Amino acid sequence: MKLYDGGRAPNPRRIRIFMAEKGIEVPLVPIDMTAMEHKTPEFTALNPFQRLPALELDDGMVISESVAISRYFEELYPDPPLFGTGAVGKAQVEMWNRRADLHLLVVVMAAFRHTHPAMVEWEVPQIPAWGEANRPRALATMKIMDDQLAASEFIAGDDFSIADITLLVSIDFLKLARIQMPEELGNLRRWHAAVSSRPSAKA
Ligand SMILES: N[C@@H](CCC(=O)N[C@@H](CS)C(=O)NCC(=O)O)C(=O)O
Repeated sequence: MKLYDGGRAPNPRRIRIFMAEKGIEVPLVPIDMTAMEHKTPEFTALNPFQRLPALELDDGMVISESVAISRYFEELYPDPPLFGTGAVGKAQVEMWNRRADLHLLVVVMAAFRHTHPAMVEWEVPQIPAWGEANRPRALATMKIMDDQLAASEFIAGDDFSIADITLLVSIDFLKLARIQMPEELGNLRRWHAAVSSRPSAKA
């Protein structure tokens, strides 16, 4: 098994954090995205969407999409559970992970990719107005996350889960998108300090 990795980019980092939480070690194959290595014919044959991360199994099968890769690892290594436990717990994790993914990570990425000059060749067509439109959407999601964290230690309840990983990489990507976490979101700040201090956050 080997993991095609994309360095500082948020989606590859989701998998490295997930693996660190479970103590999984898989050889990494670094793909230099700034050199557009993810657009080569060789990598395109592995993932026609030309996106990272991608996990290649020993029989040559390739799994891309960070949640799909995470689910694969969860099946192989169930402890600690990162997709929740029990019917309600699993549904809560799914709900908050999708919310973090679709309402924050995708939104922050759009704010960055549609406004940053370095992203002109990546986001075609680059539409700066769309990037700007996503900034208030990110702020609105953060407020909802802050409200949720007033009542629970982690975003989907009492236990750390994949939803916290998705939220963490999204929050850490705010800086590149030039979005600030509002001072008044004390619950989100408390949560961010706590999850950032976990050893896995260094992954
Ligand atoms: N939904 C995918 C998103 C993967 C993705 O967009 N990865 C980015 C890096 S964070 C990428 O490979 N971008 C390359 C590009 O846009 O050309 C996942 O969850 O893995």
